[in-house]
Amino acid sequence: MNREVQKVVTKIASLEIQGATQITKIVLDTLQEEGSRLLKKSKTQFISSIRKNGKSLAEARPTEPLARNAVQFVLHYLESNKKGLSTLQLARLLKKACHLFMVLLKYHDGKIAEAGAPLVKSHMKVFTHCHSSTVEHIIIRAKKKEKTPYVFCTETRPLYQGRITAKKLLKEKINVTMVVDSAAEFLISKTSGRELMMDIVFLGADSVTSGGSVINKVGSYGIAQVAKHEKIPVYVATSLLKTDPETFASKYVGIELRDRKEIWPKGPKGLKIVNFAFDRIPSKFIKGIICEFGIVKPRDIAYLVEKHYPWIFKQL
Ligand code: RUB
Repeated sequence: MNREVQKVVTKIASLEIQGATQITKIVLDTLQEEGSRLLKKSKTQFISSIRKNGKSLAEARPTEPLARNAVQFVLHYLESNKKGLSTLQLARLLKKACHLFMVLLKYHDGKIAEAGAPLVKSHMKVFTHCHSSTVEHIIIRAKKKEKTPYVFCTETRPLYQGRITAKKLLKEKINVTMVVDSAAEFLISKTSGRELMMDIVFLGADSVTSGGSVINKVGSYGIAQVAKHEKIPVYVATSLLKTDPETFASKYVGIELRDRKEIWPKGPKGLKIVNFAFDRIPSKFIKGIICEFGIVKPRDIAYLVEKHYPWIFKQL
């Protein structure tokens, strides 16, 4: 693997760059830069190097199908249009493919914000977890439409991504309250009192499965479960380009396990620590998935993905 690519892989793996969308943007930027370093190579070497580096970048976090699908899109575009081109022209084509995918992501983000913002009514208490740029954009859009949302977010241990959410929303002059992760379920439950009743839960997604369940930051499962129990609607905000093609063939979804040191850097010897990055929200807890096609039901995912994104099923 090229040294520059290795640096980016490390940044993604260490969460210096976090969130599925942000990771994918950096993967595409890095691939474009890699393309401009390969101009002296043959066409076959060019494509094989882009494939190899793309794979390493996409696999820097194990549960990030958006990055994987972005690389697949780029390779598919190169393979379908490479005939008769020089290496220099291939490098230009690579730039175009990366640019197209980024435009698509931006377009989806806009569509999701547009579909999600009307769910936020005036003075609603909105609960969210971790940091999802997609959820953040829905809330900001609602605020711009004068809805004055009151946002409650978790701190998101062990790496505190909730602080990113809090800072970004405060910057937009949105009212934000933070709770520790272990307070989330109690806060959402009716037992926390009328003043603290949440009206709606928005969660992001790292991975969407063909059956409509969603993988997101660990803690999402419990939040969605209690919200369902309390009849508070749970919406997941995500582009369906985050769908994991492997879930069409197998129900098993691997969840990223991270270093124990994130939880307790100098913990006692002999203590076992399991550090899940994500968990899985069963489809039965999800009221709707806010995506580029509007607000859809979890059961619609397989059909929509097969219809609109057949290229994601190709081998990387
Ligand atoms: C981030 C996380 C986010 C999704 C969606 O986890 O769970 O909700 O990635 O983000 P981590 P976005 O911090 O471990 O990457 O909506 O920005 O794609």
